[in-house]
Amino acid sequence: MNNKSWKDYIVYQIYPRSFMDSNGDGIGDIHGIISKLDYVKSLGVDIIWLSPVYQSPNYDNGYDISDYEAINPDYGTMEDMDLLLKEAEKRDLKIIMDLVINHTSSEHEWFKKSCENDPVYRDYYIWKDKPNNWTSFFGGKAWDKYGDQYYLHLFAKEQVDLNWHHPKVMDEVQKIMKYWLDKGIFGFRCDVINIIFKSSLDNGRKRIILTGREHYHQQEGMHQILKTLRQEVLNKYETFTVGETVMVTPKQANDLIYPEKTELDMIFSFEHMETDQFNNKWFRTKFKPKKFMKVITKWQNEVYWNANYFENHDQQRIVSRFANEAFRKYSAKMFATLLIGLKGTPYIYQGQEIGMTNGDFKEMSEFMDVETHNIYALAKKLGFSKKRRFKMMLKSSRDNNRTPMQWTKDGGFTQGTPWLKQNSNTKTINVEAQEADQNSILNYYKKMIELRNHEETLVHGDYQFISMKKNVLVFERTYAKKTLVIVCNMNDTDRKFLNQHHGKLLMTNYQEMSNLKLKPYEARIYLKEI
Ligand code: ISL
Ligand code: CA
Repeated sequence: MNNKSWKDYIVYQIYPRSFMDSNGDGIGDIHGIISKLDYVKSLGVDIIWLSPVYQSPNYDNGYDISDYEAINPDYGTMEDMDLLLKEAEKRDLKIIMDLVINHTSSEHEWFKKSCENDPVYRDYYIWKDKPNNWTSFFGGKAWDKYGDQYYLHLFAKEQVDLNWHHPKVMDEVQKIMKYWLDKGIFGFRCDVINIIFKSSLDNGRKRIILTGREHYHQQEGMHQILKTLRQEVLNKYETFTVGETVMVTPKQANDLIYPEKTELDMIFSFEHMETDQFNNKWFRTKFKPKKFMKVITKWQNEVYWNANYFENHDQQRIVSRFANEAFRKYSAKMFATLLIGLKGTPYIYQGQEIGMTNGDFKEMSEFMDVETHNIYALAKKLGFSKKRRFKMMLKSSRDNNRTPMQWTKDGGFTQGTPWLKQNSNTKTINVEAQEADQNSILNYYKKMIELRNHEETLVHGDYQFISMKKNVLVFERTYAKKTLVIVCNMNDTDRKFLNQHHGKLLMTNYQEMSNLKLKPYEARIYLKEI
């Protein structure tokens, strides 16, 4: 497909800190990314979503920005960033960046001046004489004191919520967006975009998590902000936008993305990622394929256009989380078939394409994530035993997905000591080995991506759920005169399977196949022409 339109694109997410280090300080950087652009291109993807590289004190790995028009020296300079844009363009790769506008770092000039009571900046943030009862995403109170007032932070106390009632905030954000779009970036992944507008600062109804959320979640004011950003900025460029929206329903998703080009292009939802938890992500339950697919089917059926993902920098590795690790080689490919087989834009997170596993952390000091440590402390207060708490972190810590990218059997990420422990299984799970192996997970991803790039049915075809019996999923995608039948065995055991889909076999993750059964995590795609 030449002349691609936005629905054709496939996105690859790079978490810069963990992707590739070029100077041996143990931290991934922009030159590292440039050195791996040919690799990214070889996957067949179109867009790189670059997690934050802006100047930041890094309390939350860049999601706490202290200057939106400067680069974090850990990652390089603005010249390096310009070079990255140029090198990406040469390869016909587009780059979208994170737009974090719910909060800034507490070290941002605006906040410093706000703290000094500067009349221009005081109201950029949300101040109150007395805190209300709201709680934060990372556990504990959502207010901290500075001087004689309290400021709101829905995440860490170093991430201060902006006051979107103040017109100057809108002006500043428009200026930032234009700055980057003029540089040639293709759009934004808008961080926690559906909580930016606080309708009131009244006490919230008491809840186990996020007391207060009815005052800021999915408010009409947010739609107004997005419409303004669309008209004043985005529509003046060719752009691609995806919003991260927490606790969102299909109806709310449609309100954000339809009609096209009025607010966002698509949104990341969480409902499917919450099917293996009880109340919140620290209480993980067994993965239930049926429950998972019920949610996915609902979103496929009800939402105009989905942003499909199973991993990102906040989640855990699917081969560890949703499958039996012993069958990693097969489950990774089965999930690739599902992800790219669904209707919507596929998002692949670095390392997912080689089937990286959760980290092999042995003690708390090996974790670096602010949320992990905050929740660990909170769980202690709540009386959970040390062993139990550590187990919770092992399962649900975001650091599971942030371990350094596994390039070679020795790691290949850095010449120095990585900022976060490298998984020791890089000996067997790495890019180099998989590039050389025809049947690797990596080569399977490439084939699936190529299939989507050439088969319109995968882009435009309707989604039709056929069946889910004994955790064997069958669904179809139909467009014009073609139907693709996608079969996924989501079990770690064999399943009986009568092949009634007398079509041509397009994809499979096993070399030998039976007409009577499916092997563990076996996946197939058949093509039927009518
Ligand atoms: O991972 C989570 C906590 O368990 C999510 O609730 C996450 O905090 C939420 O999806 C918002 O994530 C985004 O904004 C955060 C940042 O820490 C995440 O990395 C980012 O993806 C604050 O900017
Ligand atoms: Ca570095």
